[in-house]
Amino acid sequence: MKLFGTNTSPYTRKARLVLLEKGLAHTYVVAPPREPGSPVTGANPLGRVPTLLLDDGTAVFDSPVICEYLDALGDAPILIPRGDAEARMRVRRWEALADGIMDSAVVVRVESLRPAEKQDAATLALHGSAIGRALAHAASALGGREWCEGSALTLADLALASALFYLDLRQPERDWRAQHPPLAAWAARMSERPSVRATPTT
Ligand SMILES: N[C@@H](CCC(=O)N[C@@H](CS)C(=O)NCC(=O)O)C(=O)O
Repeated sequence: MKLFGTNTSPYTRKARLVLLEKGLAHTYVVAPPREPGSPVTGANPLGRVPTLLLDDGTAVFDSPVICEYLDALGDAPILIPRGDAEARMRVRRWEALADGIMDSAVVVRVESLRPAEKQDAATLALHGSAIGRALAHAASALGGREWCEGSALTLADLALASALFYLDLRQPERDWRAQHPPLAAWAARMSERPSVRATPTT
């Protein structure tokens, strides 16, 4: 299978982390969707990355669907709990929180690329506040624990890492480590993982 993505896309990184943590054979193809001739638009009508292309030509999108599919392909490790409805919900909720941070950070990024006089201060404030609240929620939910959910790595950790390291890329002025020491300690450990090291955002 092939994963179409870009290195700066946090949603792509989440899917790549799942592929690497599960040791699934794949080819990663850097494919900015707006480039002329991009293979993404032919595979995914939404023209977004990540898009996973299976060997039989089936296209899988978007990142939560890709991650759930990949997790079902193997058991080592299981990244989305299978037997426990509450634990499964909590992992998917972490993913929703992380994806929401990404969504708002992308809006802020797009808005801040506009000429200063055309930027919408209300939009920037709305999404900046959402990110701030989501970070506080994540720090409080994580506390001093090693993993977001349970006693092992799950999709929750991979999603949150993708979101936080995207903030480092796009909003380096937002000092979430100083504001939320539990997140800083957890992120320092996550940044050492081979999968995280293998997926730089540049
Ligand atoms: N909800 C989607 C979001 C994917 C998304 O918005 N990806 C962005 C890149 S970060 C994209 O491909 N945008 C279209 C473009 O850049 O033309 C997912 O989780 O996969």
